Amino acid sequence: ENLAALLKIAIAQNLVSLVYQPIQDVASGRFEAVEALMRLKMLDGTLVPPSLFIPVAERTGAILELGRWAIRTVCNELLVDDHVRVVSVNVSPIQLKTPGFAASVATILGETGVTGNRLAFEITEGLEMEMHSDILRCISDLKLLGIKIWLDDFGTGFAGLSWLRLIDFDTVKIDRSFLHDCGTPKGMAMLQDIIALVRNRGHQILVEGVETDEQIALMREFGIDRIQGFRVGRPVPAANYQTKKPVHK
Ligand code: G
Ligand code: G
Ligand code: MN
Ligand code: NA
Repeated sequence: ENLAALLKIAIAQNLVSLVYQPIQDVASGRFEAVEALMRLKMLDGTLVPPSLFIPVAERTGAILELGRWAIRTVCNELLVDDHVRVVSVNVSPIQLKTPGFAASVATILGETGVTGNRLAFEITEGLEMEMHSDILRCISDLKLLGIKIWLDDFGTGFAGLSWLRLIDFDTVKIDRSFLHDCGTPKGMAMLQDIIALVRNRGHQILVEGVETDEQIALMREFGIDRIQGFRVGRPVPAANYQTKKPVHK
């Protein structure tokens, strides 16, 4: 497979990079964190979306090396010099299931001198992914390093509710489809119900896909903790943050 072969050489050939999308605290207006998103460039320069290459990387195992590369790059690009306070990194269940993953993260933290409380790992409720006991053990090892665990795209998969019962997520990211559907009474009721569900369990709430000022006002009215979306900021390369004054801790 073409893409599988490309993923093997992607790191060495500088074909992968990270862009960072800001996350804003609603009450203070401060940019509290950024999410790292992987980008893959083909040899001819065309971009391949993560929805295409992440599943291939998961199937071939390339996700393990790409994942370690992403965490190391986040530490070096943004955390070592205090450009942002917290970076969230998407992590595949394949990584969490792999023995030694938490140890490899600890090694990266040690080598870069970054403390774990500067990182959050975003886990997406997979389509048919069961919560294996080795994943739970890995998550508790990561928490011991100070790394926050967030649930990504909440409401889109089949496993979300059972994961909420098993894992004490610091933050739950409500999938952008719920905000985008709130123009109808049914959609609005669904959004409010899902917010209440997450809040009543004591998690911080982040709503994704905020694209308008009206949506920001609604999120303030609903008491949402943090927001993310094109109205807050698009994903941009690390250089866009490095030129700014470092955020104080
Ligand atoms: O940036 P974009 O909307 O194309 O990203 C789509 C999805 O791809 C993200 O929501 C995330 O689930 C996944 N993704 C992006 N970067 C990474 C990464 O570094 N690792 C993993 N496992 N998934 C990623
Ligand atoms: O699954 P995850 O939430 O990690 O995916 C992030 C992706 O969502 C990014 O690739 C980004 O391009 C996309 N995204 C971020 N903000 C918005 C938004 O406000 N609207 C839409 N439609 N997509 C967004
Ligand atoms: Mn995410
Ligand atoms: Na998401």
